[in-house]
Amino acid sequence: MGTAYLLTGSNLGDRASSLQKANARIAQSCGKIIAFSSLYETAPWGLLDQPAFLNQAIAVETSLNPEELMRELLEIEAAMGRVRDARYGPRIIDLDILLYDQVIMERPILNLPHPALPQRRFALTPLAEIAPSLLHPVLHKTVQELLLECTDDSDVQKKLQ
Ligand code: PH2
Ligand code: MG
Ligand code: MG
Repeated sequence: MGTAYLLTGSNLGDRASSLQKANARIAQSCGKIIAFSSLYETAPWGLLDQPAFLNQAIAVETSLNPEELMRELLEIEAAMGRVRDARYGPRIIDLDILLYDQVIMERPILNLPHPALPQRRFALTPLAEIAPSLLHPVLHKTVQELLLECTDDSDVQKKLQ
């Protein structure tokens, strides 16, 4: 069994409903979701001329290994109608693995920890809500420390729910 920390995101259509549907599918085919962050309204990062995102971090207890988990997440994205278009561009659902236990790997399908995590406030903020003390296995810093050091100044707002 492993614990995977995922970031879910959407910036097209009914964003909250897409995140909820993705969570239901993840619970069905990947494992038990043991923690959910709040939903965050986040300014688009990378490609600025697109709608704002909703992002959420979740922790999943899974018997799938990292590659199996990534394949399953890609299937869920496809089943939910995700079309792969512009890099960093708009999408109805995006399911990324940020961390998987203390696994470090570099493969075409998946890099762990997610290489851009320290540069992305939209990922660190929800992750710090559910796992502030989690260690980054390469940088040897906690998620809370990474967030305090993060120089990304794009807007991230917790949604009242
Ligand atoms: N995902 C991206 C590109 N930019 N910006 C925000 N705010 N949230 C995202 O999830 C996001 C993004 C590529 O996956
Ligand atoms: Mg992404
Ligand atoms: Mg992705």
